[in-house]
Amino acid sequence: MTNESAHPTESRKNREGKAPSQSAEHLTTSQGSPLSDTDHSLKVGERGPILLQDHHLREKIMHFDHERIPERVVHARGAGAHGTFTSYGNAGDFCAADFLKPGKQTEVFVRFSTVAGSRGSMDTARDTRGFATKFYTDEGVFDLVGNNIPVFFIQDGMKFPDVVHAVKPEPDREIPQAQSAHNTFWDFVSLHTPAQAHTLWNMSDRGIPRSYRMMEGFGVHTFRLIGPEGKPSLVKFHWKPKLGVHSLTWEEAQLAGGADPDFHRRDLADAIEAGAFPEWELGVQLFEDDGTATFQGIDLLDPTKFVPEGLAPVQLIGKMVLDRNPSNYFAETEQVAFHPGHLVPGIDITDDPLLQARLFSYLDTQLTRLGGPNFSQIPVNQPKNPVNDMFRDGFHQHNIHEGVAPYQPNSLDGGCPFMADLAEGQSFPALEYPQETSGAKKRSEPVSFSDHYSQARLFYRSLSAQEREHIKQAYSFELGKCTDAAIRERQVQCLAEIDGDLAASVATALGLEAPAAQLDVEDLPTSSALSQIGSSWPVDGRQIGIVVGLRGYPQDRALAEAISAKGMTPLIVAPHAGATDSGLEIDRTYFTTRSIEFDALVLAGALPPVGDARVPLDTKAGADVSDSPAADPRVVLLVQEAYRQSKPILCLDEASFGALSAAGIAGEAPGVELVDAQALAGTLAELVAAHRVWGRFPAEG
Ligand code: HDD
Repeated sequence: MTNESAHPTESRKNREGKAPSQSAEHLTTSQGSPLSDTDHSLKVGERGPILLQDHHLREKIMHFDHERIPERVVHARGAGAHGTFTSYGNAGDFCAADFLKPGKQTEVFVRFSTVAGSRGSMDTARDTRGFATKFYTDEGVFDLVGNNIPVFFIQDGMKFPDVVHAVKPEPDREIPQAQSAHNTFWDFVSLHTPAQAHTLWNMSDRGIPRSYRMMEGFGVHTFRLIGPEGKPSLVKFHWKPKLGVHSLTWEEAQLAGGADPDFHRRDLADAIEAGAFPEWELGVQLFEDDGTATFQGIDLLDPTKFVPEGLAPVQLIGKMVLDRNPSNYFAETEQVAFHPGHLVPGIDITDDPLLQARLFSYLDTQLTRLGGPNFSQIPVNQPKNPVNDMFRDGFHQHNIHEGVAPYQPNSLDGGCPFMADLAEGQSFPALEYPQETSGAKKRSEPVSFSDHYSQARLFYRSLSAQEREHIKQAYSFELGKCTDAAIRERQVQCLAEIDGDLAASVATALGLEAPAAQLDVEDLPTSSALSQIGSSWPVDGRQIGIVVGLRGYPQDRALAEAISAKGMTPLIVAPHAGATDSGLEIDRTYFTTRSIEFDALVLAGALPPVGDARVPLDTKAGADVSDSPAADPRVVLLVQEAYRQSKPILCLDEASFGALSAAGIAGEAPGVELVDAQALAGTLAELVAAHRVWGRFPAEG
């Protein structure tokens, strides 16, 4: 018997201190029969052979053999969390949905994801992020299945397999994983130019979010809301993060991909566990439903277009707080099944041809992924209100239905279930707005879908110089990985339709002639809401690395407490694991950390010299970097990277400057400050609230 099976059940608690799910007194077979040995198969004698009659062995291996299910064909890699949505109660005039009534609270489950990578791929790939929310309302489940980017690559669901085949790893060798930096992606988007706007957003900092907690969410399509008297209006949904919209740099994203592929998943779970609950406000842009589905020249049915907030302000109608991590990744985050057609009375779809195709795809895909038609009975997918659907049987049926007449009309079950009554003042079922439609049946697209560049240009021109520089670098990197010269040239021609300077800069990086500017589009007014720079934001859950020497820093406990009191998370980084002299637990060692873990660094006093026998070096390389006492190459690297990523670096005394000078950093650089211990937490909070020391980044070059 192993030690583990000798433990009393009560001693095993999960991370939230709850009892384990399998809390029977002893191990059993799946039929509940007691087992006293799960270490040895049933054999003839001590050395075998094994007997076929060993049911426990066969059952255990059979179940294990079938533990994996097909991963999602897109959005395979994700992270989820539970929470609550609270309505502000100000949507009643334009939406009859019950969950938007004043003060109403509704449970939610959210799954964030990358699109292209497979289930085990890195979190920080340059990609769009999924932002899917399941509202368990009293009137059934409402799914808002959106992204962190308000526009999409294609205008018709018919093209979805094409764009996905292009971005996925190339089929001959199945590389590269979770990346758009390869021939087939750029081949497609440079030929199918409706994709140019979404691609530009992906090449911007939005394609590499700092955290799921720091992303906007968008419903992308235009939906239709139905007011209490049946009055329709058109709407675009937005999620606005309390912490603001922030991004990684490309270098950070690549570092994290290797050093911590679970970077975003860990960040979300850690923040929730630490009580820094992520929050978003739900907002709507409302448009009159006058039959044109057009607003100020923007076709609201074209999912490659967004409506700038300056033209239609976002009205906030409720708040979502995520406060509980899933207990079991597979049961919840993997098995959750979203669908843009999961709607509640008061919210309806429109004729957006991308949305209409999605209505087929999501039901269809779950049949394969979740193994049959009863996936709505899986706990995370179950509505919290009673279900009475008359559906019967099928794989994995969990309900034991009563009665003999699962059909309508019937007399044998007393005519049940009855039809729902129309709400007061309602002349049609609230889930089916009686929209007029007519027209010839044909495969075609409207003229209003033909402008592929004006909004891409608007987005680019709305960004700061630093953000535009990042975009130039992103295209230069991605197209630099594209080995087909004709594709590179074609894409640079597309950039010339967005901005001449952008095209010229990327052309130079690729060794091409700058194309002649080809601007066919008018300059739309820019939108300040699109830039991430220039405000300050709450610092909840931001990670601060306090780099200490062998014994810690005399005031390390007080410092950590002051940082925590500001809502940030201090992490002590020391040469070895264990505790500092003041008894403070050491969170990371020089060996186990990298700069990407921190939003700012505090250098606390003199750091140990290289070659100190008590400081294990993972590599001899760099041991001769300097004789300076602060020249441990891992600390030098940490400081250099933090500096390059424009993170604040605060020094607590002159001795801390040793690490700076070994890293080749001048003490008077922006965001590098000598502070006294009393002022440290306040100064940190101010600097981190701006996300980065933006002045340290070179602007456009
Ligand atoms: Fe999709 C998953 C978002 C267009 C077909 N999609 C999926 C997920 C998100 C989105 C967030 C992951 C849900 C989860 O976490 O389980 N998809 C979008 C957005 C789109 C979009 C915002 C455009 C505005 N999708 C789209 C089209 C099609 C699909 C046009 C097909 C015609 N999407 C799927 C899918 C997935 C999916 C194949 C894979 C797994 C799943 O549905 O459950 O059905």
